[in-house]
Amino acid sequence: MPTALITGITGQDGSYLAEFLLAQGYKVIGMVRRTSTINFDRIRHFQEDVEIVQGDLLDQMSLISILQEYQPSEVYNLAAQSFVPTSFTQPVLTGEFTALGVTRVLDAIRIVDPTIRFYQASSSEMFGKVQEVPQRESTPFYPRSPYGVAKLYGHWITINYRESYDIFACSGILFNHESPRRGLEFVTHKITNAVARIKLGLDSELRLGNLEARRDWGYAPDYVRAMWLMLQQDTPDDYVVATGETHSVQEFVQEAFGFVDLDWEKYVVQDPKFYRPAEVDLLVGDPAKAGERLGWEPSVSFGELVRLMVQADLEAWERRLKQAAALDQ
Ligand code: NAP
Ligand code: G4F
Repeated sequence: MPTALITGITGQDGSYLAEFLLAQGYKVIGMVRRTSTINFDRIRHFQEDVEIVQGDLLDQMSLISILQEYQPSEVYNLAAQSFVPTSFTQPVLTGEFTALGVTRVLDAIRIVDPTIRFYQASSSEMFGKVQEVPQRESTPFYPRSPYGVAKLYGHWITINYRESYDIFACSGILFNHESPRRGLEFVTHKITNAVARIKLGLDSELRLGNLEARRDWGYAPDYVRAMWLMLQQDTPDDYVVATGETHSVQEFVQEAFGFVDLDWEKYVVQDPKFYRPAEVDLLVGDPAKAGERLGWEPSVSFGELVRLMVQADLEAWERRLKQAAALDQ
């Protein structure tokens, strides 16, 4: 039974990756940082099947000790400060977690066991002000946020450790991927959650920032499969993972409100509070290399993604309303 360590197991991707690896027969070790209140919402349903260990990307010794104790053959580094607006207000912290954190994990691997295979969660945010459409592995980078800059450091340090120490290290340049487990501050889940609440009479407006921005949105469970496939190849490499389709935030809004037969223009208010100091206007990836070498392709279309997220939020709010009504009786 192979052993895999996931940093960031409590996040959207970490939870799906853990489920995927368990289904493949792995022993899964999930690293979590210490918090005053435990938040295992995304992993509670399979918590018994994984081993949770405390560690932090800011703490080198914790990373070394975990590798020594559990001896994983694969490490998936998904932990990061992953919200772009927070990277503008907390740029130094973002650099510590999202950039230097990668070096700490790689250095732990170099010291403890350089045969461990390593996956780095890189991001299409590195393309930023895009230099080519669509974006592929060879497209020059031009990050537009402290988050994008930090991820670019993580990408290059991964390549550097591969070339310097012969570590099997891969960088997955993943475009936006969403699901009902997406954090509520990201625009897709913010929209679908608001649509469900408005439909059920719990809210009357949705305040958003830039509606013109375009993203290549896929379904998170598809994307964790690509992470695993990268580590199963004969040689380490870097891959773009995307759908190849781009849609604006406004198109997402229209699709989501349309699904519940509401006119979005009656509810959506544009609020400059949500504009960013520098924006990434357009992302659309070319997943040809992942298709040819990994045999990877997305399984969920844009329309299906929007519908499944709205449906999940509607069901969640209906459940909460029923529970509240039962308590009232
Ligand atoms: P997420 O939901 O925000 O999860 C981030 C995870 O990192 C959480 O488990 C968080 O733990 C953990 N973490 C944060 N700081 C840490 C620290 N100092 N030490 C240990 N753990 C820490 O992110 P996601 O959407 O699953 O994304 C996974 C990774 O892929 C991230 O690196 C993200 O930047 C990258 N990425 C995501 C996308 C996307 O569209 N989702 C696209 C490209 C790349 P807590 O639960 O304690 O907060
Ligand atoms: O959903 P977002 O916050 O995601 P963003 O900035 O594209 O970053 C996500 O994807 C990256 C991959 O490209 C990941 F690396 C990163 O960790 C994260 O998962 O915003 C998407 C777009 C932006 O252009 C933003 O300006 O939506 C626009 N937007 C408009 N109104 C909004 C809002 N974004 C948020 N979060 N909230 C709004 O009210």
